[in-house]
Amino acid sequence: MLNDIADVGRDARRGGYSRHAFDGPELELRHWFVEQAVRRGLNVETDRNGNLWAWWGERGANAVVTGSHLDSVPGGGAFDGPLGVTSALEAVDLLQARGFTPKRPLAIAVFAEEEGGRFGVACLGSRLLTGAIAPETALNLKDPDGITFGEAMAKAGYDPATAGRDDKVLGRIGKFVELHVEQGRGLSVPVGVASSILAHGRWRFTFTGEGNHAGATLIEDRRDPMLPASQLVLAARKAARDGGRATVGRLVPNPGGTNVIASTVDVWLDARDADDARTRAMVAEITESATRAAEEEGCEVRVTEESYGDTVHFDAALRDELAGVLGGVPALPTGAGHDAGILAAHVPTAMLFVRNPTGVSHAPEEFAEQSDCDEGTKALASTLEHLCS
Ligand code: HGY
Ligand code: MN
Ligand code: MN
Ligand code: MN
Repeated sequence: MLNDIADVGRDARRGGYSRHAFDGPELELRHWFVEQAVRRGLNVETDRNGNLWAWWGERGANAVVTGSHLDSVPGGGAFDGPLGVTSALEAVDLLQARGFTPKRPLAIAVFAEEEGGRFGVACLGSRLLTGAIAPETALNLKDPDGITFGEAMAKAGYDPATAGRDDKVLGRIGKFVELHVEQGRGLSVPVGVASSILAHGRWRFTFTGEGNHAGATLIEDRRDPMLPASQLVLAARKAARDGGRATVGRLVPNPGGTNVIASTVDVWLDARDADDARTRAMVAEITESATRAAEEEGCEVRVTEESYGDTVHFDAALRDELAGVLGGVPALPTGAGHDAGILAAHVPTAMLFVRNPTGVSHAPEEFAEQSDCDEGTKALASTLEHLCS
């Protein structure tokens, strides 16, 4: 089924896919999903936060829910997100072909803005649903063109006025299982289950100096915010030790001219580590280094925590139960965030991973073998059958 959508949202400039929440290609994929769900006799609805739900039979309490997301990072791969949606649809095909009827409600969910690729905060749909972000905060997040999440929701046909924690929808989920392509080189067999997610967050550093002429301004007269911004990049690498990960993947100088000393620079730091204390210590070390560099250059720095989540330990009983049902597959931790990580604070949650032979993700080269994807789909079907029997 991934081949069906292989042409949607291709990014000719970056390579791979750019499918941003509530933007053209992502909306096209949402329509495609609805069509596919209806074709299978599922009942589709959108919740108050722009997440899609496709119910097999009556919707109701104690449901088993699977699914993932259809948005991507800029220039992302084909599997991150969509594999969890296509495998869910194909698992329903397998179960329907077997004549299986679920004994409890079963739904496929598609969550909005999982990557934060457009509005900066990842897992926005599941965070809103669970109350992990306040609606007024989420609705005012802006994309690079200045369009707010609320405006984008409205343009896509969803009512932003009703966004926010939704106990009715949340209360229906009895168990959640997300299938996902593994995003490192952690699996040497086709399928595994997730044990945990690193603590992780995003911080925005705004450095303010003085815009000026690249040729006419003497070096000693400059207050160039690119210097502390650069120091932040170096400090991030240095502070990420013993399994910690710190990344600057986005840095925007304003106004951004070759012959212009920037007046401000925005730098986004993505930092992840085993636990809260380690992650906070790493970010503190980077912040201190960047602040010192700002002072030396006569610049100011403002730091904003845009999102943060502590380590997620997936439900051990459910994880072991599924590993057993799937014939003793391995359990592995991940450094990637997922809607499953947000839901895990509220309901027993598990993840199935499909082997990624290259370990590349969030890039056009992301890959999984067809045969491993098939194994993943079969594992998901067995999981749903087991949980709904
Ligand atoms: O891990 C991430 O960056 C995102 O949640 N997928
Ligand atoms: Mn991702
Ligand atoms: Mn994903
Ligand atoms: Mn000039």
